Amino acid sequence: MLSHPGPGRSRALPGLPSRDRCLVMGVVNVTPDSFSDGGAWLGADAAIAHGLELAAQGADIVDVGGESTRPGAQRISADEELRRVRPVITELARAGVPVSVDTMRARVAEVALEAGARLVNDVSGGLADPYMPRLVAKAAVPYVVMHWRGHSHDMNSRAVYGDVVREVRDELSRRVDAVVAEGVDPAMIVLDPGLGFSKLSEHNWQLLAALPEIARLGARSGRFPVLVGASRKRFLGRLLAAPDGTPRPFTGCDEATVATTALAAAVGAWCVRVHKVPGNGDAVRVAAAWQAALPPDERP
Ligand code: PMM
Repeated sequence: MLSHPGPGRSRALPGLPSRDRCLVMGVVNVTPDSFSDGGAWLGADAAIAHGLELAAQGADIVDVGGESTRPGAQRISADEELRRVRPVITELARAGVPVSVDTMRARVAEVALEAGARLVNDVSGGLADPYMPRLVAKAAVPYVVMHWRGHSHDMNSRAVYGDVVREVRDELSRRVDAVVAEGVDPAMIVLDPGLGFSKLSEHNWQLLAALPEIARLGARSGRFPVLVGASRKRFLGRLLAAPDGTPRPFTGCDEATVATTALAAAVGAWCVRVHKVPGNGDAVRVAAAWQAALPPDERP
């Protein structure tokens, strides 16, 4: 079941760009209520224009989602989710942009793949919809399996850990076994620690510091490519809080996002999911040059 020799080495996933550096995934949230850009790209035309802009700025992949996963968010119907994402994915794919679909629903993923999406980004790691792993297996596309403990409406109550790194690894490992048992090719799996999903700030920092361990889910599994979604998340705003403790608004967190990108890329992350591309595109190039200058046995 060994799929990848290392998160920093074998990065080629079928249908997706392969670069000698960490990839940059630009985010298009076609939602009224996502944490940092809710409402900005709700209309299809605005979302398409934004996706094209992210690609022009150097995004290697554009991630299109129609359902907000911000803490406390309520679910929308599959029909509404499809109404939001289908035209956007269709047009971006037609323009040649590598598109991923951010969805927990097999039906939405299926339509998105028909519309030209090349990767399924499932923040529930196959837990929200039991049909998702089989759909992904049949479609033979790369699949992001994120660490997730439950839907957004009450996910903060599940942010309870003794040893967050060990528990996230164990839970991800069980998800990998489950989706592989449903037919998903291990070589198609990307892991994601799920920063901010049932995690307090301290949990996010511990997971970031342990990225290489997340990639290595035990000898049997080998190493998997890792996707990191730190962009504009609240733990960055809390880190950068004003002297009176008021968290920095997300609009002031883009430089901190770039810093997490550089650090994640330097330890071998396969891809970072970000709202703003240019600074992060620079950061992954800095990390690649830094890695390339290391002795070969010290490269991630
Ligand atoms: N975070 C959000 C949405 N989708 N997908 C993956 N794979 N990893 C993430 O960390 C992730 C995600 C929530 O962020 P947003 O609503 O601010 O875009």
